[in-house]
Amino acid sequence: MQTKKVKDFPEGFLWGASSSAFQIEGAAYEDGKGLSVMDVRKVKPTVCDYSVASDHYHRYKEDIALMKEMGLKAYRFSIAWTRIFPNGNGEVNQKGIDFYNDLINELKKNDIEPIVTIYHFEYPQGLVDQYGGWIDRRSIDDYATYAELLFRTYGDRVKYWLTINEQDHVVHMPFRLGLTDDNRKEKERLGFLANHNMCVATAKAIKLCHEIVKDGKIGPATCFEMMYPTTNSPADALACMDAMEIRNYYLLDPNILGEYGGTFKRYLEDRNMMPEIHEGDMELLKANKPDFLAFNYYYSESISAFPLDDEHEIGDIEFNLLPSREAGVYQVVKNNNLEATLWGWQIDAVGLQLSARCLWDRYHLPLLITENGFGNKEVWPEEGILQDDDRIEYLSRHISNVREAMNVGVEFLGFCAWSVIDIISGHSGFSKRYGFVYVNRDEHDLKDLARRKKKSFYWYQKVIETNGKNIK
Ligand code: BGP
Repeated sequence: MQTKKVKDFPEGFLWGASSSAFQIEGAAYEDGKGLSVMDVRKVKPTVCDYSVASDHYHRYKEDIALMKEMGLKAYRFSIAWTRIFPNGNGEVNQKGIDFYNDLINELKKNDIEPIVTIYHFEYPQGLVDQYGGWIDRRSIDDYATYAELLFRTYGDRVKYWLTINEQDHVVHMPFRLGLTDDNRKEKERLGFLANHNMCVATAKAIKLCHEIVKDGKIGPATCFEMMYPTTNSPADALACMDAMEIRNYYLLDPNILGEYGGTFKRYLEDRNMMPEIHEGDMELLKANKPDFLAFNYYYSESISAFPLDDEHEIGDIEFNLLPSREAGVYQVVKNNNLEATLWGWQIDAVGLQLSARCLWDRYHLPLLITENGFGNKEVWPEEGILQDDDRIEYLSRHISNVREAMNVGVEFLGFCAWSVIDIISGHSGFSKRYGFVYVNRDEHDLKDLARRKKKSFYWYQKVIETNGKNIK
């Protein structure tokens, strides 16, 4: 609604930016680091691998100096599990421990709050080889042991912790689980088994964090796709509600409410995909709630009904990386009201406000935006600096919708843009850039990896300096 008064961003709002270890660090085979599922992933020849990335491992001081100059209050990054435990469990790698100690100390020295993701996609290949990874219950304790070590080592300085990044994208992208089975339906079943184990592991980490880290706060970092019924037909509205349950809330309900929702339970049971729930699991989940809910938001989706017919039966599902249509449940269609990025991600700033309001209404936890940003193909110009006005426009409109959500009572801890500097995209290598700082390399030509400030760097600096007052 339009209101007479719009609230200002509160003092202490965490203006930040984000990255993840495999996308920014490089040094993939250095200083004792073990292999993760991302290191062994086969990438298309046109796309770079993760071995050098943005070379942050060697240039983190220079990068933190840029963060300081931009005025960042917070930096959200992830720890590479395989730098700490090269095999995922067992022996600890001191050089890995030292690297993150140095990184965290450098941030603290520059008055930048570290927000640490414990695990962001790069699952240790060692655990997949030992017992199959997340689909085995042993994964729960290995994750908890790893998290405990992080809390004991860095918990004196790190007060904001994120348990698992985008669990949904792990569940539905089998390579992130290390699954190689050809049968897609079987991979879905195993994905939901892994999901349950990740939920239990999350609850254990929350418990440990609360026991070990003085004044520590911890929560999951989920992805959230706001969904709209394509038409005002009740069938589309129903499909949309089901899709929200099955795609968005299914893993937050166990994590936050300590229970599986009715729609999701029926969905799993119909498909013989219900994971075995061990005695004590749900009690553990119920007793260990997160302190906040972090979420990543990039786009919304338009949803239509997809009724069963002679050609489709329950369980027929199609993917466009994530599920895109499922017989008897829903299908994603193009929203003609919205523009899209070069990769077809529909740009919808109001969708961020709606997401925040949905999450707040359902869970009543303070929210932290851990990713939001504009991916684009970019080439540094021969003269002047890169004028990334599209990114500025995208972020302005999204931040403005954070303020609108706050205006009607939603609590936010902060906003972290994706990404702090150019880093490797999840699927499109270095051809899809998100950063405030240009990193001078191409897909396969590493050039000099020099850092260059884009126009958006100065714009975000101003946003932070004015505590968001310069946002329309
Ligand atoms: C999220 C991931 C990030 C990042 C981002 C952008 O899903 O948490 O790691 O990659 O999406 O996605 P992409 O790089 O594919 O454009």
